[in-house]
Amino acid sequence: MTTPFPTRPLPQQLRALLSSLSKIPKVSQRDLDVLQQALLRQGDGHLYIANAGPMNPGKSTFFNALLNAPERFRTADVRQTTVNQLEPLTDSIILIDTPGCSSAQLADDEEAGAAFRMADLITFVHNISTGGLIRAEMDILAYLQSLFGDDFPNRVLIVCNRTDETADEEEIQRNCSEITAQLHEWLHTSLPLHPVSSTYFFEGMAMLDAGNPDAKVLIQESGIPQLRTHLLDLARKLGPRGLSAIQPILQRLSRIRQEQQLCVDNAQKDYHDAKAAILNDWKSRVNGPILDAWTECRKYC
Ligand SMILES: Nc1nc2c(ncn2[C@@H]2O[C@H](COP(=O)(O)OP(=O)(O)OP(=O)(O)O)[C@@H](O)[C@H]2O)c(=O)[nH]1
Ligand SMILES: [Mg+2]
Repeated sequence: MTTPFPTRPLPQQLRALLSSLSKIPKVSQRDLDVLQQALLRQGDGHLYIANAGPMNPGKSTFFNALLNAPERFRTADVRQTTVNQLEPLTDSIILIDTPGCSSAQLADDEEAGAAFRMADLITFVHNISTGGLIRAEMDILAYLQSLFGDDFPNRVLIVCNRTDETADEEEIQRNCSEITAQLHEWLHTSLPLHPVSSTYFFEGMAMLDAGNPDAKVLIQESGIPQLRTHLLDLARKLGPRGLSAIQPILQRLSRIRQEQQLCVDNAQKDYHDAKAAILNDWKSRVNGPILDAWTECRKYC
């Protein structure tokens, strides 16, 4: 089911404010979108969890596992998700399944970007069987870091999906260590990593239905129930981002204001220098000789 984002008109005063900001050359449309979405979210009691990542690591399958509903979001080896889709996880938590991001798919990135901007928590899904993060994944994380500011390490989690496709626990640990080192080197931060297997979870649930006594072991090994509990705890503890969501954008607007102030100061200084130069020129080349001529001529008259 596709549910539209909650929208309601902003009060006239805020619309006028956004319109005046849009006329400032250095304020981008993206800045305005962040601000507008954060303002629209005020008063909405829901908490939104968006998934993020490139195409195909299993973002939709992971959300289906959290919902224990294998076909709630469409999944397949070929690209399935192209628009944001919303589904309730609980009465107060909404999951947003986003399209995979890649620099070659800018239109869809914009679609995913809209979800990132309104999300309170992000589960970034990585295929752990492929090793560490690739550059495109780091670019998405860097964008999330710019959106979340100081909230980034607390509200963005890395879901290391597909542990079933790795050789053993040692490989999972090695790949997780590589990701930790990459985050440290590229983004100067650390994020919590959660190894899971959505496939093990659904296999375990099928075994449970069939009365297989080993089912619970596989479900536990999938890591899904533990991560679901953790996400619910985190959502309860942190709550919606509220006004902290606009903190990074306000800081950016403040930097733009300071830069513009510097331009005004420089223009004022240039103006004073030019005025002084013209005045000096006038004194030495025009005023002085004319006064001298006037005085000398008077002596002869
Ligand atoms: N082995 C294994 N395969 C998985 C797992 N999770 C997802 N897959 C498979 O990975 C493929 C892609 O899954 P999706 O959930 O559609 O991936 P996605 O990231 O949502 O893909 P897009 O929306 O197209 O970007 C499907 O064939 C899934 O069955 C997992 O934990 N283990
Ligand atoms: Mg998908």
